[in-house]
Amino acid sequence: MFNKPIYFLLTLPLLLAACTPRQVVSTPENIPAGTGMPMDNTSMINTPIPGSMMPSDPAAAHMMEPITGSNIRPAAADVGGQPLSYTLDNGVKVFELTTEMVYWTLTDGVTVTAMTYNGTVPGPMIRVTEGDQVRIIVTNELDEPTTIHWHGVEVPNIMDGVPGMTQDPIQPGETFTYEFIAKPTGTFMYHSHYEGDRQVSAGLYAPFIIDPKTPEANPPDVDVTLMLSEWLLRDGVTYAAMPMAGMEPNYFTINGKSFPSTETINVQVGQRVRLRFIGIGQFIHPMHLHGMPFKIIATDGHPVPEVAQLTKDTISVAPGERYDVEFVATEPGLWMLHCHILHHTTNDNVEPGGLMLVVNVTP
Ligand SMILES: [Cu+2]
Repeated sequence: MFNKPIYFLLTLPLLLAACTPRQVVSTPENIPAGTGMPMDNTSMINTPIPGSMMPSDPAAAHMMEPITGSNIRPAAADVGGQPLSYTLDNGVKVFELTTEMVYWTLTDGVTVTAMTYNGTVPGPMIRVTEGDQVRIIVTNELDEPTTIHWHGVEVPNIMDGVPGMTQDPIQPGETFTYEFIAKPTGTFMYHSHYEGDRQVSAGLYAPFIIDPKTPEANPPDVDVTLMLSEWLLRDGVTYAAMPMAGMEPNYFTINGKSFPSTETINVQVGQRVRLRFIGIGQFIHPMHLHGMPFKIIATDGHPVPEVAQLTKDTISVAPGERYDVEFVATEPGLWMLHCHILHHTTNDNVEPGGLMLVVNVTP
């Protein structure tokens, strides 16, 4: 049994603590309606605001500045990622790319300033055959330096596009020529490797597809490349979207478009569809297909042996990754393909939008 006076003395501090008012740091009651910000703003001190030049290092501050330039042109076309034509020079396939700033429309009424290859987001698709000698002449018409990295392609080191390591940056107004043999077969991409956090977020990316020397015995009926990325547009000003507080994206795009402006994949019952997912943004996107499962036939361009091909309906595409998946359209109807981080299916926080498209299966 407890001695009652001693028991009271032992519990007194607990009782006093329970009755003492405490400083409330942040509760729903003290957040002003509509601001989403706590009244006690000490928590905001270390949260950067786009364009606010919070970092003391000028280079870091530069990364957070608006995406803009001295010469912003209209977009070259409304759809990006279209095949780029080439000329032949003694058997070498010669492609020409120009880096330029354009006004790019993500969806109706939403236009960003974008850094592009040849005026579209994504830039034009370079599609060649394994073993081709490929020459790409790059003219930089941005206000800042750039380089191109051939992501996943087995190029000579000197062609790898890393500024300060394998080449000097291509200065504004300069031209640089990349040349290599296209290998191996698969789904790849090219993108800026100069201030990638800023330039890739701003649109400097495109698909690079290498087809096999011996054509596929059984090619898919529909072959679609889907580049996934993010944008930050605030008060009409474009910033590089980053996985950093205050710089998070508010728009999400498939091939440079947010739903409902994303393309519709039209297919007939019985046809086989190949989707080549490419993660080029800075966020992971678990892409989910309604109605029909798919098989993963290649990872990062490399074929998966048939016995090892997983059957899934959701595939997480991380930054830099590529997944080729295939499905047979068995059921007619309008089937959604969308990111299952559901905030990524919004446009500036409004649903529906972002990383969604329709697979239209007709009988
Ligand atoms: Cu996502």
